[in-house]
Amino acid sequence: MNPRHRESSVLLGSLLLATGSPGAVEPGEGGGAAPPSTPALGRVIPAPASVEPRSTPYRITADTRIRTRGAPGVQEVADHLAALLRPSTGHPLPVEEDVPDGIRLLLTDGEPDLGDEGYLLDSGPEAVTITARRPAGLFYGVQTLRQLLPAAVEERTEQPGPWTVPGGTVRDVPRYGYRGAMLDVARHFFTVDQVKRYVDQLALYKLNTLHLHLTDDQGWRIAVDSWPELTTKGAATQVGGGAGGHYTKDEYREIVRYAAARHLEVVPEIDMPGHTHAALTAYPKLNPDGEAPEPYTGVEVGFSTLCVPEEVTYHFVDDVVREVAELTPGDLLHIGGDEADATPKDEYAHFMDRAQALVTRHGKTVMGWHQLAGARPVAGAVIQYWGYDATSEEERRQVVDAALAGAKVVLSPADRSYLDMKYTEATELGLDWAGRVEVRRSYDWDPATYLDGLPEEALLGVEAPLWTETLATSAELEVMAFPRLPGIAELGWSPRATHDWDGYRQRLAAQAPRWDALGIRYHRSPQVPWPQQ
Ligand code: TNX
Repeated sequence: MNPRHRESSVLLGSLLLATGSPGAVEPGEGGGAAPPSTPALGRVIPAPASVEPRSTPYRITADTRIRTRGAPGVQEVADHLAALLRPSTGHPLPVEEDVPDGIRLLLTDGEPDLGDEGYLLDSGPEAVTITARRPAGLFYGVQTLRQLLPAAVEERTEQPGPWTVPGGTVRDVPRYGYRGAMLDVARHFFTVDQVKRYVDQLALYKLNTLHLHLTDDQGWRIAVDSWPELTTKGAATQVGGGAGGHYTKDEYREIVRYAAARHLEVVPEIDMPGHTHAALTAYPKLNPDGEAPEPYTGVEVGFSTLCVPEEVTYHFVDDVVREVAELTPGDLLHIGGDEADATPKDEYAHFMDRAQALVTRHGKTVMGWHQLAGARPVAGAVIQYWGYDATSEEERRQVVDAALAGAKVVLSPADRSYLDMKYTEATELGLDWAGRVEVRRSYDWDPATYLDGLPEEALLGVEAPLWTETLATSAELEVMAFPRLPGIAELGWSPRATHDWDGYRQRLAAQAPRWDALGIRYHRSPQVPWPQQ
């Protein structure tokens, strides 16, 4: 037996004994009066760090009140919870200060181990109390509470209940600070409402980063005042020749606001110097040959480049980065850098040097796809690894060496975390250049050991990208994201000791009625013991 396996199963064994690990308790068990549809404490995705069930549940009734104490950010979490619970329970659930019982959301100065995102949830006959150091922690506690209620809580019309929360204590802290999902709104454009719908789905699984791939060969999707034709000309189409589209600055601000209200930070990506054909259709002076190409509606990659030697290119990058940075409350600005196959090799590093300097000048931290590691990443740059099993040792080594020199790393292995990969040969949507990725393959790996030699402190977390060459509707996004997205979210949140495919697939199966209630389409993978429909 591999010693590493032995060590982790011993650890898991002791965790099961010590805390009653997620999945260890069957529905209804230990819940006293809880009806069978009530999930057991711990039957949550991502798996909480630790769970101690008790036999005394809490029940939400017509008299339940939600208690806050008016600190900044807490009222918003309380309102979010009330808006979630009121339609399905039919109860008024007033949000009030200082009521002794009910659902209590409390900020504390203590509990330093909870950090900025952790929470404690205690459920008993008198109250459910969620305690955290920051509103983000309360928000994640609310997501756990949500999953502890029957799936019918997600319906938007009144349901019969009862609304029972299993008794006990959950103490929960994320493993990684970066837990992302990327949406490609360039290959197919998605409206603000479609993006919000996806944001809601990410929030349910405690993801904290929405990376928006805003520009590519097929379309430029974000208004830039100083280069207006990027969107008057460069947004006119998409893959397959549809109408395309773009976000005005106000629409984009609305996405940022909506995501922030759910404790997700938006990371905008302007992909350069390749993947820039749409920009070249709008501004031919950025093209090495100075010509205006026709719009592109295909799915090939690697054929476009900004003109690296011309100074106008850096005026362009400066303006775009400045305006996008102004729209970005978060720290990270992603400059792509992948598949610049049409950029001469010696020019690539020069371009990335200058683009990185501009990001830094506009007060943001550089993020880039891992090809940046083969150039000269600036100190503190965040490198997003998207390799897969066939990626060469040399390419991996470059990423590890960059990390040893001070770069940070986010892992998005294409044959694990890419939500656009087909599940099996029979999957109608999606691509398969990195292989086929069924649910188990997507879940069953460890970020901490994935890249040999990567220092632990360099690893910020994980991200699940969703490329949209083949995806044009919310239903199509969902059937690729679900059920793999919750697995990547769990890898980002849950301590390794909770990792267990068998327990996970049970918890995953238990999510299906929730997705049905939310109208989320999903792939009924044969690897998961789904309830009968
Ligand atoms: C590779 S991942 C790309 C994208 C494609 C994706 C499709 C990356 C940095 N580049 O341009 O959309 O594969 O899976």
